Amino acid sequence: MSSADAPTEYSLYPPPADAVARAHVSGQAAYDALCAEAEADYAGYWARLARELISWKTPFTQVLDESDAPFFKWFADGTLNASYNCLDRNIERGLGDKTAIVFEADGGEVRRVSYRELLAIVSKMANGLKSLGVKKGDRVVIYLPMGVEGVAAMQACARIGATHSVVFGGFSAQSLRDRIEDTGAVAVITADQQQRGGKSLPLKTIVDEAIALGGCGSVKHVVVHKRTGADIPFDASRDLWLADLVAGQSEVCEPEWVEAEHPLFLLYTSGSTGKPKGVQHSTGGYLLHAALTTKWTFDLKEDDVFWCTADIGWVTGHTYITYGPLALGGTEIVFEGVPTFPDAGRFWKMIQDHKVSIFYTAPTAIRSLIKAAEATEAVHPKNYDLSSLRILGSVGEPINPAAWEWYHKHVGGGRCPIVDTFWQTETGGHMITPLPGVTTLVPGSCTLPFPGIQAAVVDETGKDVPWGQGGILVVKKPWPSMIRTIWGDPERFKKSYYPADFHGKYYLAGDGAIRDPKTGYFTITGRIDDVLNVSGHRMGTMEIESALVSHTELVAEAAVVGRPDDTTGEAICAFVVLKRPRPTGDEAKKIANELRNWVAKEIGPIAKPKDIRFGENLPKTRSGKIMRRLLRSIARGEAITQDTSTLENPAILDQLSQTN
Ligand code: 6R9
Repeated sequence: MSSADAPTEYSLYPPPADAVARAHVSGQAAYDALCAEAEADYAGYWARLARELISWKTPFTQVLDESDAPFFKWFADGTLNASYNCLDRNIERGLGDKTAIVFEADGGEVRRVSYRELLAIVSKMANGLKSLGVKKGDRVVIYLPMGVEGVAAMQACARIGATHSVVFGGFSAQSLRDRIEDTGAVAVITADQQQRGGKSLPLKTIVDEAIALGGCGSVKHVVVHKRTGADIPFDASRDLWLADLVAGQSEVCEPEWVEAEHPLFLLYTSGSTGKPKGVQHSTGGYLLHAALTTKWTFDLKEDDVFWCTADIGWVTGHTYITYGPLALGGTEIVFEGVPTFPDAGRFWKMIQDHKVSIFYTAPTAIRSLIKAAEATEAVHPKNYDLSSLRILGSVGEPINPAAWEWYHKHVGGGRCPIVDTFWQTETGGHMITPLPGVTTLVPGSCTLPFPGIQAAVVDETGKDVPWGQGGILVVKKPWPSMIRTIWGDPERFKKSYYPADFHGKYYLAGDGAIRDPKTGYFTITGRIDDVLNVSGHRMGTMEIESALVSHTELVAEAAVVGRPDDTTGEAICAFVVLKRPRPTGDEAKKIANELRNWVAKEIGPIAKPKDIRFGENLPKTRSGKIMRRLLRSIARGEAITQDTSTLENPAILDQLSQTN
């Protein structure tokens, strides 16, 4: 959303009385009191919550340590175990027989797993990993589909103090290889195949390809979960079946108590340079915010059925599938498939079948389901009983007011507050979000900071800008679940998030924002760096450019920009100079397709450019810099109004404006 789309006329949705009545944080006064508590004693506020929500093996005495800023430490002398907090603790509280996970497979089969059963699965897996020599501090790459095993594998790593790094199943062998190499993982846990939308994807074969690409010498074991039973290549010296690994293992595995700062996981995300960053999260502070935001933002209660539709390959799946809901003893849905299979009514049918009460999804999914419902009456949510719903959530990108209104009316029946949660891989959990029993909602705004989070909009010098004026989104104080560093690259961490030339003290989110002149509500105006948001997935333009130019036979030069797209939010638009004459017509189409497939192979299908335009050159300044702002206008089909006087080769603009 651009600032021009920021809401000027309000549709206001005050919190429904029943939501206020039952909410953990109930009413404006309760919210104000929490903010005031954090204001008066910042460390004391977080310490109180950390004691209330987390079970510590050794209680902490230190809260926030700023001595090595911006490498902040939280609760540093406390010890805990994330898996203990999510499993054993709930069983000790009498929730052993409660359903932890309702798994629904792509084909519709349902499997329920209680807390007691999940603990047994996790413990056996943890013991299995230990038997392979995996120990505290080792990294384990997880390349698994959505399923009980995916969640359990993450929990098993946490149980033994191994740091997991989940790689989304849609990433290519090359991307997987890069992540394995960067983490130095000792083991990879994968499946024979992934099953989504009726199609299977050969995960194990992709792991083999990744390892064959080289640089993965650290990997001693590849553990394979049998998902479909397909015939797959198997190297007995390195590969073993998960079932064989856990057979005969004890269902009891004493948790490894780790320091609060111990890295729970690494998760790679795109930045503004070519190489994805391994975002490192802590155990204590991260788990606190995962549990706290699940409790307050989603108002999760004993009898709720929570469903976050994200994949465990993204941070949303980490915080709001693997950790947050389980830390609170909740019941959650884990879904293997896609929203459009067998038809675009799948989400609505699942909400109906499982009586989902809290539903959390992405604007891109909502927009595509709106289209589908408008085209095919039968998959419209009105055909399903969605009366179990009480809270809806949105994440990953700005939700446009029209999609918000539809979601509110047709999915939420006009009754359910929508929490539009702004946050990032780096923030670990929600940062700016409505609370269902507090906030008057305005479609298109993520409203106000979560209590304790010091979000602000500032100018280039770090000074607050007045409400109503766009600026740079920052967080003024460190918070417990923040990124600790970039794995193996602390300098890049500092440069990316606490750049000295900006204002060394504030966390720089990388997004622009504007606050409403009357309410102070935040609206996110989009990334201010070279990062695109395509269907809620972060993609660095440089990453895609590097992938294109790595096709050395065809591509001489490439520049990638984003343009708005009705369904995916932003679309990837690539301008390419070939090492052969500029193609037109069918030839251009053929080469564009080849390049799309090339990018899918290099990064993954999510990175495929929607538009590819060929030029004999790119618009450059006399000093040779590509003028991306011109390319952005061309990609949007806008007339060029910018100053082109510094342009070396103005004629190129016409050529690039033509679609092939
Ligand atoms: C959780 C997640 C982070 C980027 C972020 C911003 C965009 C996420 C948003 C939102 C507007 C929201 N973003 N939630 N923009 N409103 N509610 O998505 O993490 O994949 O790291 O992406 O997504 O641009 O900077 P991640």
